Amino acid sequence: MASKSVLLLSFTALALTSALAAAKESDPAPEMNPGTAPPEAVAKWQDMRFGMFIHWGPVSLTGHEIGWSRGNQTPIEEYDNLYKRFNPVKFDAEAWARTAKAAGMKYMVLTTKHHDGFCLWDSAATDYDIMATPFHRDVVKELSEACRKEGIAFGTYYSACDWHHPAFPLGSPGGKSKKPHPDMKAYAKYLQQQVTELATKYGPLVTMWFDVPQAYTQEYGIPMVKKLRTLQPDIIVNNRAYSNRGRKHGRSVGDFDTPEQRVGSYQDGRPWETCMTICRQWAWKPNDKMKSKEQCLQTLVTCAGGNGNLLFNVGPMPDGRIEPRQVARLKEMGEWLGKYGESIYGTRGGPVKPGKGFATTRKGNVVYLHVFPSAPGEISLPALPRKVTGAEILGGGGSVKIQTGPESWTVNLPAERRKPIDTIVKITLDGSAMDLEAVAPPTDFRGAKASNVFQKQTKKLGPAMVIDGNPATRWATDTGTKSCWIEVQLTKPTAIRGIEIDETPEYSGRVQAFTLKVKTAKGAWKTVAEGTKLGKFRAKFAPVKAEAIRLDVSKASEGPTISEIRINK
Ligand code: H79
Repeated sequence: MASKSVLLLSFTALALTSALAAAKESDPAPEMNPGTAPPEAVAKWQDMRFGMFIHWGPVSLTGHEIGWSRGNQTPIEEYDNLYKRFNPVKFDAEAWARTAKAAGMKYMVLTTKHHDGFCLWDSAATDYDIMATPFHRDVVKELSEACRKEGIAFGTYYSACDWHHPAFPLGSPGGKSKKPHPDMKAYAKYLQQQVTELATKYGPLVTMWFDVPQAYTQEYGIPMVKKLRTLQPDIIVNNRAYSNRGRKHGRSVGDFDTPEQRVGSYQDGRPWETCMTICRQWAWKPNDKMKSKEQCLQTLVTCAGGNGNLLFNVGPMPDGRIEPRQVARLKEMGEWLGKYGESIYGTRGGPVKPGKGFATTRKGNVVYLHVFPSAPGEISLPALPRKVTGAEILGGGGSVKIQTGPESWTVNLPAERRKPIDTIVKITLDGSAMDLEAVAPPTDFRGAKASNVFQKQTKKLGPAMVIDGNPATRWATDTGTKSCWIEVQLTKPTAIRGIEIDETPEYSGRVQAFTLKVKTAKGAWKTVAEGTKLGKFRAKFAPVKAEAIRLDVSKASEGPTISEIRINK
């Protein structure tokens, strides 16, 4: 909600005088308003939905993480001399641009300078750049030109934090050391000179993707972003340009949010872009674990369903090539997008927020319902205030019947009609889908309560964590808890034929005796299972109409911890 009000404020800033807007944001002076990108430019960038992130530099010679390995896996002295051996003779900018294009990506963002300070372009501000390597070719220039040729929008990543530069106050490892002679003024001047070079020599740039504004504060950052916007009026700036000491937002607001290594939540008040790696590391790592085709595409679809972009990262090898297996995976994504791209490009997320195994996107009068194999056979959606005029499986597969009740719509998609990654039902409405307010998917549960919560940390470790659909969150009990209970209420009386309980893997085995009960529609508690071991517990029983579920633990070795409770209907 806070971010929404900031967006409103940004629009206000366009309409009113900047002085008034600035006063509202409690800035010290009107000249301290960094401005925003034009809404049309932001919309154009949102329409693209899918971009390539590239993390590259001399660090690829070690196979360790860019920036972070300096002073960790690699001694600083050694790290800072890697550039002398950096000679990626197989680098072919056009091949990278073609790889992005074949993946269905519409834009590219390159790490021109990461936290390690090394610059991939010919910078007049430093000698610690690509021209000092045996390679001696301006990578940013070649790549920006190749992208332009292939119709890929080009953008630059620039780390505001610089553990290498002597004037930047913090150093390696990981920003934990202090430099002997910090001089933020001098560093800010250096940063502004470099950002100006990028914006003037390699533009037009689609985005300037700043990172980790540790120590780089608003008094330097705001004038810098203002200048950048005068040089590139359509540039989209992320929310990491500078830190906002003493203000409501800890860092700059910019044009979009940047969930990292996770899919962002549905948000239509403000654009966002998930950045995520195709393997585990940002920079190249030999034999790094690569995501499956399903994971890659479902990530993209869930981003689009949440109204966000996906900036998908590859870390090219020290010889200049992107790993062939990664190129192949990207091509698979592109082939899928070649068939189903109309349900991603130019869409907005919703009108139903992403739910269990599904997501929706919309364009004009159409809602695209994306159904993953993990979704139930019957998908229940909240009723939309429109009539359905047609529904068919995108890409051939026949029409689909949608039962439209006053409160919910039911889409029946049995297993034999499912595609392995995403079955897309193209639902045509009798009016625009764009002005429908986004609605939450129907949920099985209404609430949860429990006997106790670890150190009363209800927000983080409370009973609601078992019904949030997120296996990474959990309900935890106090240290020393030997008996306890948790109860979850169903949204409405539901016929259930099973209950799944996941004890949190790290603490699995603590529960040593339990009883599982359901509250029937008549209000009586009925025991459906008992046991001495929980772990991943799966109860199956004859269907019973339930309005609540209760787990009673009568014996535990230590405080029980449970990640999820689910029902089978
Ligand atoms: O450039 C990528 C990261 O290096 C950078 N942002 C993306 C786009 C970034 N800088 N700081 N952070 C992310 C937050 C810190 C993450 C960490 Fe870690 C988790 C630091 C240590 C553990 C990531 C994983 C870096 C090393 C291991």
